[in-house]
Amino acid sequence: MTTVVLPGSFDPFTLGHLDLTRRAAALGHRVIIAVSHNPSKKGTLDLDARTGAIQQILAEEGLADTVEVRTLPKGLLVDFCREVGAGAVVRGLRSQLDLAYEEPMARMNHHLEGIDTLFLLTDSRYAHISSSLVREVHALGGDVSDMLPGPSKQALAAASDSDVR
Ligand code: COD
Repeated sequence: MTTVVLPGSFDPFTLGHLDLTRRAAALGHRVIIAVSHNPSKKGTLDLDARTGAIQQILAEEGLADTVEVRTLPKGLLVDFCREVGAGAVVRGLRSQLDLAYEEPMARMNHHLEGIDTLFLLTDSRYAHISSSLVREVHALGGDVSDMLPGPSKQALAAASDSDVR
């Protein structure tokens, strides 16, 4: 069984992320979801809320035996891959825009440590979903409940409550 790392900020973890996780695990990989601090993104959920929600989702989906959640330490993704014995990174592609963003990172990760990136095309049911749009729609009062697994909804609602206080 190959270990692969699925890195991201997952702010919040959406149904698109869940589909990607399921499909990577179904290929027979042990999957490590690596949750990044990602200081360049203005986040809604803190790191503990994101990792906690993902752990709960994996348990509810029966994925906890093959998928684990870790915090991505500050530093290079390829160093983390080496540390956990991962042979590849998994990323999702929703569009050509994603490919343009991903290609230089994938090439750099290969150049640095010989780590390959496996790209999975997003299921068209989820291709319009991004964490940033979910945050925006939610912040403006829209309904995002059919784009998120239950624990992500709860985490987002809890974060909004604490903002109001
Ligand atoms: N359906 C399917 N897949 C999706 C969907 C969807 N609707 N939405 C997003 N995805 C995929 C994304 O394409 C991505 O593959 C994954 O899910 C995670 O998405 P995000 O948006 O949470 O991830 P990012 O882009 O914020 O992650 C950034 C990294 C953590 C990968 C990046 O910051 C990084 O590599 N950091 C480590 C530092 C480093 O090594 N830098 C040098 C890199 S060359």
